[in-house]
Amino acid sequence: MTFRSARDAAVPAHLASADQLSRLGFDDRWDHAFHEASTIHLPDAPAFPARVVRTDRGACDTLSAAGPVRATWGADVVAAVASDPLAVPSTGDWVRVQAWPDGNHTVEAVLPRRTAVVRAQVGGTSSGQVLATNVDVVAVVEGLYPDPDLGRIERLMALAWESGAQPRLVLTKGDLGHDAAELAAEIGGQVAAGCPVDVTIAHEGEGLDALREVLADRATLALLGASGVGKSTLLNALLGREAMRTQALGAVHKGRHTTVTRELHLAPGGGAVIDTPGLRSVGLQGGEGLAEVFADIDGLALDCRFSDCAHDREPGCAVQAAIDAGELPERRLASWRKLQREAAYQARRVDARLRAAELAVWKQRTLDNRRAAKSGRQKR
Ligand SMILES: Nc1nc2c(ncn2[C@@H]2O[C@H](COP(=O)(O)OP(=O)(O)OP(=O)(O)O)[C@@H](O)[C@H]2O)c(=O)[nH]1
Ligand SMILES: [Mg+2]
Repeated sequence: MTFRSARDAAVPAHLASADQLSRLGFDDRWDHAFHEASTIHLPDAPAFPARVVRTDRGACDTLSAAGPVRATWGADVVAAVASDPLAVPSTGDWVRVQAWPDGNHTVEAVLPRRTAVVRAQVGGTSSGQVLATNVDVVAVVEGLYPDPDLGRIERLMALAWESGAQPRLVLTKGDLGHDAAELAAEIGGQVAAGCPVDVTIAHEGEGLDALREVLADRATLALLGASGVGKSTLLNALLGREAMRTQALGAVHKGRHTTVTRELHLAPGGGAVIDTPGLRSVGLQGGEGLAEVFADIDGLALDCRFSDCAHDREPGCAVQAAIDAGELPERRLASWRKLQREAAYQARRVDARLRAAELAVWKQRTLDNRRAAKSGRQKR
């Protein structure tokens, strides 16, 4: 795909196909948001909606009704980013683009995001990084073979839940072992309970139907996972073309990072797929996602004798009892502890007072909901 330079206004963007926008996920709500964001109307400078495909410093490639358009940040965007780094136009954003008489294009506003995948910077001082926005479904991608990393799946599933999108687990490389279905069921049950699980063999087109259905609804699917798990291979299989370069066939090298930019691709029948570079470190912004991913531990904790049980050596601990009975893997409690600690640290760091209070309210609400659900079940 070639992007028109900022100076090339060969196609009047505002006159072109509305279907292109709708295939990208543009709907009445976005249309409304676009008009809300249109504060100035210049007769010689038409504005139009576009979706951000990829960004680099101070500029981005977008897809509009007329096709690809490259635009630089307008003054309002520069000002917004100065006060909130997360406001930077990001892959997946719907933006208002202004076409200027000299052929340049600028991004004048980022339309309010419906969802956002944001990772906290581990050990860093910045406020985090937006990985993808306006995502409907986050696919956490992990290789089923040779050694799926369950802790990594849990961490990414929490990130996916926090984004506001619908998480699902995609286990790739189903062809490299004999017990793929069994292994996937075991992994899914443990770390992605309640979420759909796909087992894929990308080059054979196997296991892709459910993901294709997601795209057929003109939804946006984001692929998150470590380097080498097969995200770009999956993207190419879904798109039916070599949209992104992948690691050499059969390569099992880790950390090669073949994909280096976050990029949105329009699927042939509509819908969009966002491919991302392999994630090395993923910090969690808050504890909301963890409550979803570790619902089993939170559920067991309701039966602990002490309401502030740390599930360590306290008498009457239902979590330790479940471990002793072989019902809960010890690894999972360790993972939960680690991520809870991290989320709590992050909460203090980002905004000591506000984030901690939010976390407490959320935890209490989750606990109350579970208690209510449980007492409902016991009454029945
Ligand atoms: N056998 C087998 N190999 C696969 C499958 N999916 C991906 N691969 C291989 O896994 C390797 C890594 O695939 P990529 O798609 O480049 O991985 P990625 O997740 O995009 O990696 P980064 O871009 O570095 O983040 C390649 O050699 C692929 O051919 C699969 O279903 N089966
Ligand atoms: Mg890749």
